[in-house]
Amino acid sequence: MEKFRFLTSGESHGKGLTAIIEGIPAGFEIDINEINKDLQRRQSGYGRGGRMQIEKDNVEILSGVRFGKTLGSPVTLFIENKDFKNWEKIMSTKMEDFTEEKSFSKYRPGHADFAGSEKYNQKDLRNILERSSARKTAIEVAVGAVAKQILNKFSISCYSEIIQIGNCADKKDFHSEIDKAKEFGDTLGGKFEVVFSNLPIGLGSFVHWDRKLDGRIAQAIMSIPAVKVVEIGENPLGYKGSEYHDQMFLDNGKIVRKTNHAGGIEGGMTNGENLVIKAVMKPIPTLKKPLNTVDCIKMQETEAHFERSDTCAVEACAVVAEARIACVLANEILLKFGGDNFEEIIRNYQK
Ligand code: EPS
Repeated sequence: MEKFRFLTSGESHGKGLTAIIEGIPAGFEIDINEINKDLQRRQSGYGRGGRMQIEKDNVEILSGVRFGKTLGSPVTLFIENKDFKNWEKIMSTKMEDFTEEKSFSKYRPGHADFAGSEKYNQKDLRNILERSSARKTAIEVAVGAVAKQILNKFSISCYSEIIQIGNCADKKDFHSEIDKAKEFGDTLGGKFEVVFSNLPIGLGSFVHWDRKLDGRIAQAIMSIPAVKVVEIGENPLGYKGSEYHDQMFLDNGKIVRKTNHAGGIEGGMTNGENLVIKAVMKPIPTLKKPLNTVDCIKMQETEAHFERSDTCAVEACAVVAEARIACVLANEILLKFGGDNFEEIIRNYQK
């Protein structure tokens, strides 16, 4: 069941990125500054490459809002790619502009190049790189920032933090770890945590596989480029049942827990505790010191394609994950307290 849904479009070096969001009730005030703050957080992590000096992500609202408030119609968001001015010919939509400049045929192991080129029958791997690029997470963060604003109306808030970069779990050494990897032409992944608090009990459901909130969150996080692991709450491996499950106590007639190993979800539903999600991002597969690969045109072994990229994007990934989870939660809130205008939803919530 979808109430808050969206589609995005846009290539990494194309004109820009667009999202159409459907399901935002009428009469909701969208704060553009709040969206731009999250866009800047996504851009500012340590370990990004030269592209971040070019882009200054700012969102524009193209439809669905009048005088600051939503109309109930689809809301369109747009972010310009400032780098497009350097790629206009290469990324042209017109047949007559055809050029082989910046085309490449040497697969990057770990990227979408190989399977994507087989699937879409492309020999210029740029036709795969452009959309499989993590650039598109900018517009996803913008959509998530709108979802966060909906959640804020219900006093639901979130934060994220980095747990590990490469092999290093000591915050004070993260930057030097990234510097070392950069020096060797290598890249690093890492682990981060996202926490949402003050969620009402009963978002999601156990009645069908596709309504379980943990399943929906796992899908939303796993679809962020390079994410390979999602954990909800504490990893249960090795715990006994008596140690793992969060016992219940009464405090002045209120049910309380002293632990939150479940990470705020039991039976596919929120249980009123903090929602705690951890995820692991793999190292970025575009390497300055390239891996062995095959050239898809010459069908010869060679070194993988390299072009300007990031050394580490785990900080950005954590901001993207906040956005993704916010969209899943906003959908659940709108389903549970549904209405066509925001006043109606708040009334349903307060009942
Ligand atoms: C990316 C490669 C780099 C990143 C980009 C994602 O871009 P470029 O090849 O233009 O240097 O900077 O990320 C962004 C542009 C962004 O906004 O996050 C990739 O191949 O996935």
